[in-house]
Amino acid sequence: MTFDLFENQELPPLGKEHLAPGAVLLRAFAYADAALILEQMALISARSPFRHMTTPGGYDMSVAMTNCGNYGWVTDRRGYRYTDRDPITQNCWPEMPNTFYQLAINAAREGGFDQFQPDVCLINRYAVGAKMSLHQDKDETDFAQPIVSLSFGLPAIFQFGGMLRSDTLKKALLTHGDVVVWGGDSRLVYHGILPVKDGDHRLTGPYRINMTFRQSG
Ligand code: MD3
Ligand code: FE
Repeated sequence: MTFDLFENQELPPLGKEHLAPGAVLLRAFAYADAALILEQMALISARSPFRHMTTPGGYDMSVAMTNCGNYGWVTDRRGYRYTDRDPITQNCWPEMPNTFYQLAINAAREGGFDQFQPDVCLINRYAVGAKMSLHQDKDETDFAQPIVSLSFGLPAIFQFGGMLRSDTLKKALLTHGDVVVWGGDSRLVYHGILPVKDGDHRLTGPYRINMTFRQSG
């Protein structure tokens, strides 16, 4: 019975699933480190708080965001970009913890990318009902480098398609501890997150957390 495994602190099974050319889902790859990573995230958000950023079109995002690393991803009325300071605090973004960095490069290697040196960790916090509309990630310089995504807490349905917004979408459920490496021909595909359903996770409460590791320049 699944619940007994969790009560006994056992690991759910690891697994590698091919999602699309250049995209692999590493099931439970971050599960064992989740509690430590979420503790370190709390220290980061104490210094650079989660905030709802505004899109260039003037909408407030339902996802709350912060960053750690040498750069952080931001959006406001002026556009999307990477900055070396938190626009709210005017300070540098908090340092990327070594546990984050090592997990990201280990996942990238598992996905076939040996040269990944992320300088950004964008942290997305989804309350119940929050979503992320279909978009491409193209604010980085080198699309030969992948994006590595870690999911924690409440599950969510992830949608991904092709290079055109109108391409057919596939769905995958991302659960606590799952890691996805997006590179190669999948690096610029449209993707998004459907509204998060109500729930209560033992480590995150009523939230889903996603961390994306990027090489900005
Ligand atoms: C596919 N985040 O922060 S992670 C984002 O779960 C973002 O919060 C979602 O999309 C989230 O930009 C999805 C999975 C992901 C991340 C980056 C990708 C998928 C990707 C880049 C290219 C293709
Ligand atoms: Fe994205």
